[in-house]
Amino acid sequence: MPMQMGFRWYGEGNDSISLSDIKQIPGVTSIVWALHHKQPGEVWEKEEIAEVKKQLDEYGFNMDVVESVNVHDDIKVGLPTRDKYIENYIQTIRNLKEFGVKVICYNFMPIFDWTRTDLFHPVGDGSTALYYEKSKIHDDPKEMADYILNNLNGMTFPGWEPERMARLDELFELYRPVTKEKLWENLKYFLEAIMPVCRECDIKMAIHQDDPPWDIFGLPRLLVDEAAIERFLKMVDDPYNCLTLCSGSLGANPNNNVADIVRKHCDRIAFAHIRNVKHFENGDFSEASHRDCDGDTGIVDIVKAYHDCGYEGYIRPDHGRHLWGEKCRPGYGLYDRALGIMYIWGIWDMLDKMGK
Ligand SMILES: [Mn+2]
Repeated sequence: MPMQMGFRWYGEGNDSISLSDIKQIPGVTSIVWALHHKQPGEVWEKEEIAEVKKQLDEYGFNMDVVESVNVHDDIKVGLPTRDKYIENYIQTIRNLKEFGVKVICYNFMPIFDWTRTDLFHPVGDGSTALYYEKSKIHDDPKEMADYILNNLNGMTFPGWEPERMARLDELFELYRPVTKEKLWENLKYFLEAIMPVCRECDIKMAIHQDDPPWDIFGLPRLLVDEAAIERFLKMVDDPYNCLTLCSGSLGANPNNNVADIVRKHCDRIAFAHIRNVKHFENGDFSEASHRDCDGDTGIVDIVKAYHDCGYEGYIRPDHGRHLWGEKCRPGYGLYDRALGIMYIWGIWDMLDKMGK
């Protein structure tokens, strides 16, 4: 069995891209989905999941991988109320199992999800891409949050819930006592509480790395490099404690060699995000097309590493550029991600033909 190709979709009425569009991209079998109206900590109800399943069934897509089952801040901060939210998470896992879900992609980033300073930065060829300007990020976090919320083309983004962003002062206060070590402890507490249920339900928890992979606004970030990944996997050494290995998140730090991490930890990678990043000397970076030479992430090496390891897990193109005037959710247009899929298949099929 080859790797299983997925495509992230934000749901009916919540995405400019339709399932029939996605059906026309070669080799896509999984829709990476979520219930986007859910706040972190809420139980995902069976009726709601069944609604999505019905839509995917119509096109023969599976719902094996779910992304953004977001972890409530009380769990990350380690408040006494966390146990209630862990119970909710467990109930969500049980509900997802009923529909054959195999992998849950989540993250443990404090307050902010992925962070960029420009969502539509000119690449130089007429397209635009997400961009990170290092010097801008020392500024007011509220300003950045407002910028992102106001530039989502009226669409929502998990991790950027307006309800949470309206409480930024309160959230920063809440996280004040949370050191990096404390955050590690809280992650361990969460995982140890849910692992038995994951085993029972045969669902892998696959953590996404922090994006970008360094502390921002004084908030600690954990999953930033190979050492941290090793610590994470050893901390809860369970085959159901896995990674969503994101080449773009890790690749934002040029010292990270993603292909090496794939080779070392392939058995614990349940889900692969493929994204290319181009670095500038001043520390800024831009997202790039999937083509190897358009960025510095080493896309060919990474895909080859997966192929060499006999990877049979799920994979998807991560962010793409915005092409041909497309109006879409930043990073999640149709065209560049479809091109990315064809690039990944191109490498994969060639390696198959060559017999490794
Ligand atoms: Mn990613």
